Amino acid sequence: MTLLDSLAAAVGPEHVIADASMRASYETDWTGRFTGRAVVAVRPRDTAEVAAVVRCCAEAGVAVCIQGGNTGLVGGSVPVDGSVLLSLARLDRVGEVDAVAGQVTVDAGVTLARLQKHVRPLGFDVGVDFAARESCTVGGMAATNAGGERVLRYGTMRAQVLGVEAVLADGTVVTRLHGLPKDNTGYDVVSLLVGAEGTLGVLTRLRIRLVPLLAVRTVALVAVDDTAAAVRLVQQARDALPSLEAAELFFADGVALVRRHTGLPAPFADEHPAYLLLECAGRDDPSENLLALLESSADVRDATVASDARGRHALWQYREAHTESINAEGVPVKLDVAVPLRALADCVAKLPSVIPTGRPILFGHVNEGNLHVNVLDARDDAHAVCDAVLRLVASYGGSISAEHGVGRAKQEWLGLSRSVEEIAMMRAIKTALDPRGLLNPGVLLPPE
Ligand code: 2HG
Ligand code: ZN
Repeated sequence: MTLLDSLAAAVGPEHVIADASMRASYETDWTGRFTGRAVVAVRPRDTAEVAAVVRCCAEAGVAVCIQGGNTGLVGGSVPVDGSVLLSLARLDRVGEVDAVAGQVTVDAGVTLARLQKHVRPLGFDVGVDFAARESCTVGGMAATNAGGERVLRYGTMRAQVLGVEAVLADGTVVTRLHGLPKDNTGYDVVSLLVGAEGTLGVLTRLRIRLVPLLAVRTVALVAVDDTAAAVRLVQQARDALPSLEAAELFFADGVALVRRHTGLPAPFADEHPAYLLLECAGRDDPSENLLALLESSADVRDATVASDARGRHALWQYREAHTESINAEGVPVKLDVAVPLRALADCVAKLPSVIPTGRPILFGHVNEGNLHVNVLDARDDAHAVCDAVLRLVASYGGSISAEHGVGRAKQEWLGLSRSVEEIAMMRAIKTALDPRGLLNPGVLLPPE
């Protein structure tokens, strides 16, 4: 039997996509920067079928590249040439909410928006949220340890994933979905698989911690002079506002781009160099304390506040529309870094001077020192741009990937953030679980 025959037997011939034009949407990433040619795209429907697909590939010695919503930004979700593209989009079942524990078990292919819609009517919410919510999948979010806009309050995906079911490189299924918050019985296999970018196993089901739905929300868009002022204001807000949920930073050039792309009006009568978006959420109205903070701060140049859903959405648009507005201008070189918060202002000031070419647009999640560096008109010099930015970040003791992961885009620079000993330890784990390197080859670990 050929590989295609055995895959068709595993998932049904209609879910084995061999035709090049039908495969195309699986083969290029959202930004258009990364692309690869799979021999076939396969769409299993559950863990057993995923295990069967992985076993077929292991027998044939063919690499497996794993894809959720294909919203990844580091080339980790596109296939390498000659691999089998394993799409988890049909693993889309949501379990009943366990209201006693405040948890739910879902398939890896469920989108974040669908999970939110599932749990919110029951008074729960998901701790992680970000702009790609309609397309990104819970499996991909876990595999990349996604962060987003609420890390300040709830942490990254690692803090939300209490259990997983995963298929290992030889087709073995590991199930650990009980979700016990206290469980000291050895290695934390759940946490190991979360953030492993699909290099150690294919996540097929996840046990997700839920947080209370906090329906009373206020968003403030604040104009400030610079990054240092934004950092000062966030520090004060963290102390004064237990309801603080998000603190997002962006700049005049990003707002201009967003306005050009979306047609949004100017947020204030005057243009300002930097903007900070703060969101507070609680059971009681958080707006009084937020307004008091803004009135007392010497760093606020102007501010606008919204508590109704429409108004909040409009203010969030200035921030969340950055990614697609940048892409509308061309394929950017994208980096996603973090520096210690005390160094953030210095890093923002230095970045444009080290970037050898192109038009940098910066924005990010200020409380975590997480900067999204998008460089337009620099595609042909991507390597030099990445090298300059990542070396600057490393000089502050920062991370080359704050939330998008290392993927294929940054594995070459992993040594800037991880010691030789740590990389050797990661390699040993990879070799133990996937000795032939069949799962997501080229992702995360640099070639030896
Ligand atoms: C966000 O924070 C995402 O909106 C995407 O992490 C960032 O487009 C980017 O660079
Ligand atoms: Zn982000």
